[in-house]
Amino acid sequence: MIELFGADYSVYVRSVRLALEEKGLDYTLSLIDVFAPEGVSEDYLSLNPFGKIPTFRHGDFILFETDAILRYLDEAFDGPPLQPGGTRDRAVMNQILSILDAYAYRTCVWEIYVERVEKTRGGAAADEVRIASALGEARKIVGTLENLIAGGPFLLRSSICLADCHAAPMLHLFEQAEEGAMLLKRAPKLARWLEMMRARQSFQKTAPDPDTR
Ligand SMILES: N[C@@H](CCC(=O)N[C@@H](CS)C(=O)NCC(=O)O)C(=O)O
Repeated sequence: MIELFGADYSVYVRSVRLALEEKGLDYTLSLIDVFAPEGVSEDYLSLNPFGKIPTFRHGDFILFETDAILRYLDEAFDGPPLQPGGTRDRAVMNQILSILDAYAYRTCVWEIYVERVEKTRGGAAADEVRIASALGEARKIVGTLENLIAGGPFLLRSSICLADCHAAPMLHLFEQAEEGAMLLKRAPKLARWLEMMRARQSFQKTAPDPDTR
């Protein structure tokens, strides 16, 4: 009944998969490789004209844009709620989702992780200038999230929410770059939170296949 289009290597797809697992929902993942040399098909563009992943299908209802998908699946299905009840907590959750989309994906994933880890794994040299110029923004992102964590263990206190599902895949990759690891060492609450998220069954079940990309 729930079909997700995307690839397991994508941090955005993994956010939605984490939320699906945390809700205890069954779904299928239909492979769309946005980085394939031939690009995405016209069929896929008819579902998502921006050609990004993920896209979500529930019966005849099609939805793209991860934050919209996350909120829909929390509201449309039973299972543990993934949005806090309090107005201010929900506002902070939405603030974190926006920080991740507007700043962290570009800075932590593309400018630091992809440059430092993925490019060099493929034998190319990292663009040191690009990494160095991303560090100020990365420091700001990590510092902001560290300050937002109140009592823990989750970003918004005692229960997991959509912000945890969205942040964990991005910060997990970020930490694999030496710059990310160094910044997270200086943010003990965030580093502890990441360890805890990584230990969850949902995170382990959504690990990308090491043979793909
Ligand atoms: N605004 C989109 C962003 C999703 C996104 O950027 N996904 C990446 C993969 S993690 C993608 O499709 N990249 C392909 C491209 O940029 O061409 C969302 O919230 O779902």
